[in-house]
Amino acid sequence: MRHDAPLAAAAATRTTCPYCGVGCGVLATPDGKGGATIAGDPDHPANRGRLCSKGSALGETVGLGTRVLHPLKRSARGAYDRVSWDEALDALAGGLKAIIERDGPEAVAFYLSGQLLTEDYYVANKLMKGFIGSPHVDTNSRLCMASTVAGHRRVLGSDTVPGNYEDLDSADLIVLVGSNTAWCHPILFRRIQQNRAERGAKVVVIDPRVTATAEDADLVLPLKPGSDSSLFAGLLVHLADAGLLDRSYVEQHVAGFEAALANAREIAPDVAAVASPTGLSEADIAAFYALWAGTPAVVTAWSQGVNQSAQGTDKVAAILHCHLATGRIGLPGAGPFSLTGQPNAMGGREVGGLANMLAAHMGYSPAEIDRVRRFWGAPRMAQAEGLKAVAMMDAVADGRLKALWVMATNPAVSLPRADAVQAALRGLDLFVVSENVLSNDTLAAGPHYILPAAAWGEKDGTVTNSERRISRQRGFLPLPGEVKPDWWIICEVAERLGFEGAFDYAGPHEIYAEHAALSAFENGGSRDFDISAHADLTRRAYDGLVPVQWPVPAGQPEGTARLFAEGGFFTADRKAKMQPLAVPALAAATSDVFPLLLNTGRVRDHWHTMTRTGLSPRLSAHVAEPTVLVHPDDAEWFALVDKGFARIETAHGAVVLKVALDPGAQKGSLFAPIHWSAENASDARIGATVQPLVDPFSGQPEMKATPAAIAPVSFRSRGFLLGAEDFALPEGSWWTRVAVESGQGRLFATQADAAEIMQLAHAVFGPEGLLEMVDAERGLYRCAVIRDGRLTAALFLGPDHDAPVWDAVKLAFAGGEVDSGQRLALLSGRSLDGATDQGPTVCACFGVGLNAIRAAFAEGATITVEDIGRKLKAGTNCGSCLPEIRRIGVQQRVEVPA
Ligand SMILES: Nc1nc2c(c(=O)[nH]1)N[C@H]1C(S)=C(S)[C@@H](COP(=O)(O)OP(=O)(O)OC[C@H]3O[C@@H](n4cnc5c(=O)[nH]c(N)nc54)[C@H](O)[C@@H]3O)O[C@H]1N2
Ligand SMILES: Nc1nc2c(c(=O)[nH]1)N[C@H]1C(S)=C(S)[C@@H](COP(=O)(O)OP(=O)(O)OC[C@H]3O[C@@H](n4cnc5c(=O)[nH]c(N)nc54)[C@H](O)[C@@H]3O)O[C@H]1N2
Ligand code: SF4
Ligand SMILES: [Mo]
Repeated sequence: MRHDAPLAAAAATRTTCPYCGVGCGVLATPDGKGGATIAGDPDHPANRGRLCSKGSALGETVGLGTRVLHPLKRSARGAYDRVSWDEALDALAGGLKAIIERDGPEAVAFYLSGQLLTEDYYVANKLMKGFIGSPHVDTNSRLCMASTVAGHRRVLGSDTVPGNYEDLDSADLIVLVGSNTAWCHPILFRRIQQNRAERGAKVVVIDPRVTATAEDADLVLPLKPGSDSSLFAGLLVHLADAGLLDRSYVEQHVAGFEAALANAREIAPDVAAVASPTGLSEADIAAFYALWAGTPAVVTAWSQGVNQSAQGTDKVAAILHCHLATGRIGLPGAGPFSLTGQPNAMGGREVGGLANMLAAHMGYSPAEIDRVRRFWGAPRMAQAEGLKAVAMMDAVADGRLKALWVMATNPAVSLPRADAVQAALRGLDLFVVSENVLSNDTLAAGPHYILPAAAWGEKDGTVTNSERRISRQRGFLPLPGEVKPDWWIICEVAERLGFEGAFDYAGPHEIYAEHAALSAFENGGSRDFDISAHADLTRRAYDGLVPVQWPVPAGQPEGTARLFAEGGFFTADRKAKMQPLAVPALAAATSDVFPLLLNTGRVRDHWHTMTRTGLSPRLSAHVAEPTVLVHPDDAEWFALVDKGFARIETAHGAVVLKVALDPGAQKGSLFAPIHWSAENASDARIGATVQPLVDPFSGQPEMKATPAAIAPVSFRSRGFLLGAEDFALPEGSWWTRVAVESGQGRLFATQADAAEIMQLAHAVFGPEGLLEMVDAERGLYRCAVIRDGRLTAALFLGPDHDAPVWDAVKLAFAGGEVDSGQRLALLSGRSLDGATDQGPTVCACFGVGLNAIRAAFAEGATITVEDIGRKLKAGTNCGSCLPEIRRIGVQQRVEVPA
């Protein structure tokens, strides 16, 4: 889909991508069949027309097949019955009221999400903190941005990202800390790459493992997990010793400098003292310090390798200190830059979605509580900070919380100790979930009510991206079934709780205008978050809102590009406050029982718990199975083999994953993806293994370093299953679902033998159209079901060491009719049109596999990534795969010297 296609342009709706915090503008055009064609919005400043693989595939994920379309109530038997909205809302309000009367308002809580729109978030927060009177509103941002919020507030005085994306275009040095930008913020990574190509900017990547982001970087620093503060404390010492401080900036705008420097000298007196905790060579550390010190236009950007840490707030502070000490903040091409995760992580922070914030960047001081009370006309204000996510789930488990309403997040997968979380949810007196989908691991915990919420494409409101830019998400599809927007559901409950008048909004524009008015209320320049220019926005103006960066004070509708170049921090004396850091250490040490550290994170083409990207065949072909990455030396030590299986166990739970050897992995660390759940794999819910140890300031859990053990697991046979039938594999089998064209796929491994699987196939498929091949001696069984000349199902099984390749059969399954001559070929596992096995998909946009790219590189030593693009089209659309294509070329040259 190209954005200049005239037909599409005529009917396209301008909206914003619902995935990562880059916040790309999207042009969406309904295709009349329930889907949509998707293109990048050339006028959106975040992406200027580009989209990554996930954004490009949005059209494949808006179908209704997996959606919940009606309010549902759990019956005594545990089944769900359809009920009317009135019944569901009355029951929910009645249930909340009864619990509040019996146990007090603090017995109820909301658990929200950075995937809600600002308007949804605003009314949820207002209802709980101002009207019900409980402070227990927290969000999945606790797992995501909380350490940055705490670090910003401690050091800068407010939760403000000082810079913007243009700084990534104009910086001379970009330092990426704990961020796999190439996969998780792909459009920003492309901007960084463009800056390198056109202006020669340098890139440094700081991450224990060597990721796609590190390909081609000028300096890669694979530090030991958790040691970032040592590295940046050492940088501060270096800057001081080299006489590179901006003394006048520090004097005018920064407090606590001397104490922070003294503290840094204790942690990291010299380069040698940094080398030991970080495991980096003194030469690499010195090179990094020289580069950073010598490049005024430096952006230090970070995400979860910094935040998801029991010392995440200190890591953020350590980075901010270096920028403050050199005055490199809020200047073009220079500043600290937190990359936010979710599309509206930032919007949630603005409204006060976190338990330790009240609203509009105000906290819980008596003056602020009183100010918000007066603005809202609130009958019952929360009086102190509420429970943060991990503590909130503890309170659910021990019965302090009796009622919980979860919206737009899947805590039974994404929270630490996910098994315990799932069990705790089952014990609630009142458990309600607002969801898009009919089934996920949180819904499997059996909420009393499931409320069908509008999804992307249907919802209307605003989101704020990593650079403080507020953009509209606009609906372009009708609300299906009885689906309602989240804000509507919350307001209906509020009315039924007796709070009429405070929640009778005519639409999201009125909520947004109120939120803007609150940001202005008694602000007078004391608070960073000020969007008073929008306080009187009409519906029309709201609908036409162009992307704008806050602050947007009255009289300045074009917004604010950067802050703090001239100081002006949001503290009493307008100075930033440097903070002494704790001695860097992980929350839990490895032991003889758990000798490794389990690191967790993302893959390129999946989004979180896969409720959307899991529907897309092309996004499912990049990394098809839940796989743990292991360093080859560790693999040897623990007797693991590439493409085999391993059981990973921690003090909290266990999973079984495929194994991939990765020379870029750090020795002593494992890396596992977060995406697979009980919904789409037998044993891969990684959250079950993650420790709940949190940062003292932010409450964010250390999800990237849980002590773990690993051991090989072997199966007798392996195979795959294609077709509509969803049948149970023999007890103890391992399986994972994979979206394929026109159906369902499952890859599996089992202790069962060919005879047993054959019996199963007979029972499930029946005799009609069944074509089989059995070779008991070799442990082979293959069958295909052909009905009305089409391949409708297939099951292939082979011995573990010789697993059948499924790409060929997958193609046949997606293709058209199968004639008699092709049937034999099918069972032999060859594809019908003569195409050979593609291998894993590298380019999701054009479906180009690893094998084709390898073959193209093999044609000559001078073949470039651009040649690959010309020949195979790979990498020529969204560009998300360019780092991998480059890596394949490099590997090829190493393996086959020309
Ligand atoms: N494809 C894709 N993109 C996404 C998402 C997705 O689900 N899929 N989710 C979005 C969301 S919500 C978020 S929060 C972002 C997250 O974006 P990222 O933070 O880039 O992603 P992660 O893979 O969680 O972690 C980043 C890196 O931190 C490293 N790390 C681990 N421990 C340490 C450490 O001690 N120090 C340092 N320096 N690094 C460490 C890990 O090895 C990992 O490579 O991605 C957003 N974008
Ligand atoms: N081990 C480990 N755990 C992690 C992380 C990690 O790196 N390692 N990362 C953490 C981070 S950074 C994040 S952000 C979280 C993400 O974790 P989650 O928020 O739990 O993951 P999602 O799959 O995005 O869940 C969103 C749910 O809301 C539904 N939904 C989507 N849009 C809407 C909507 O508009 N309204 C409603 N009502 N429902 C909607 C979706 O169907 C889905 O079920 O995971 C965290 N957990
Ligand atoms: S980078 Fe990709 S996932 Fe992130 S907002 Fe842009 S298109 Fe969406
Ligand atoms: Mo996140």
